Amino acid sequence: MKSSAKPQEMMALYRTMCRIRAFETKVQELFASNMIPGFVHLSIGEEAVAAGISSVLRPDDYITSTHRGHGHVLAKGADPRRMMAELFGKRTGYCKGKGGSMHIADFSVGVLGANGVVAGGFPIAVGAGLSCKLRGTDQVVVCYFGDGASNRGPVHEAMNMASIWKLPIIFACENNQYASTTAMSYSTSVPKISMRAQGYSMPGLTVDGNDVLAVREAAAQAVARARSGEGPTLLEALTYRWRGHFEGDPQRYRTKEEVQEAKARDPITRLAAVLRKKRLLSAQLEQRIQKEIQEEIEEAVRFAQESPYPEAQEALEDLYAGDVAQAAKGGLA
Ligand SMILES: Cc1ncc(C[n+]2csc(CCOP(=O)(O)OP(=O)(O)O)c2C)c(N)n1
Repeated sequence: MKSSAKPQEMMALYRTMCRIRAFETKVQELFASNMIPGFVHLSIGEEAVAAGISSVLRPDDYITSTHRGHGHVLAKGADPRRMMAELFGKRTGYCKGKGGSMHIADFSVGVLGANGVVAGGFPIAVGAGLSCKLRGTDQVVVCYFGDGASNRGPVHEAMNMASIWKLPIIFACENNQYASTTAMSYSTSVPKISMRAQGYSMPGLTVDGNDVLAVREAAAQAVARARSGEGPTLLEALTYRWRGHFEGDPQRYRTKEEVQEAKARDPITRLAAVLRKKRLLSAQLEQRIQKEIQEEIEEAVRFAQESPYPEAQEALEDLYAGDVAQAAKGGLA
């Protein structure tokens, strides 16, 4: 598609997508070798959604994320070292090793939290949006969610409230076609989730979520509307998850052929082709970028491995919020 993104911005999109892919590919390997406890849900194949949306956000804008949140959080600027340490259950992680993959928050870059509760980000996003409005800042809030989450109650309460109060929120549906083992066509009353926007008097857009430039353009529109006080938008990005619902999922609900077909729509390969055509990406530059990213991820793994586990007596600490204002200034630690 035709895009207003400048060459530098397109290269930044490419780097962000490659970083997310490299981080999660490493997590996949580490999980398979029993280095990471708990559950991990990967967003490999869906990178264009987080990269495209975050590319039009400011550092002081907010996001709420989901159980499949590594990409959202990385794209918003979280530190991969503290993320990796959290996945390893180490004390240097974002939740001091007690939250894991699904609970990464970094208030210093506007990440209000990934969330293990499906649709759990909605009430938080409405609270944050109301706060932006009452404080008179022109910050916006992106509320990421999946197609499965769209069928839960809090989604509808939140969209209604955001609409009547004209809150600066982008409800960003990362539609990867499945909720765990359930296909969207089986469980959802509308063929397009963006149609639900009509019930809440807000614009609803559906874009190709594997085309990062299209996601960016649509997000820019929604963000401009939110910042100017016109209220929320429901933005649906159609994509696909290449991995199972969680690592280890036997995936009996879909065929290998379907996954193969989706891989042919790889958002990273697609942007790389555009960049090559515009002569912005040579083979040499591509190699250099991949090498830099690999080094960054290896460093994150080293940091995580060398960090200590929390002590047993720390188990009951941090169960209740401390000084939230202080946390907002300097991160959660
Ligand atoms: C309130 C709640 N119900 C059920 C679950 C179990 N669960 C975890 S992920 C998931 C599916 C979510 O699907 P979707 O919102 O489409 O996100 P995706 O996994 O596709 O990214 C379910 C049912 C949960 N974590 N929270």
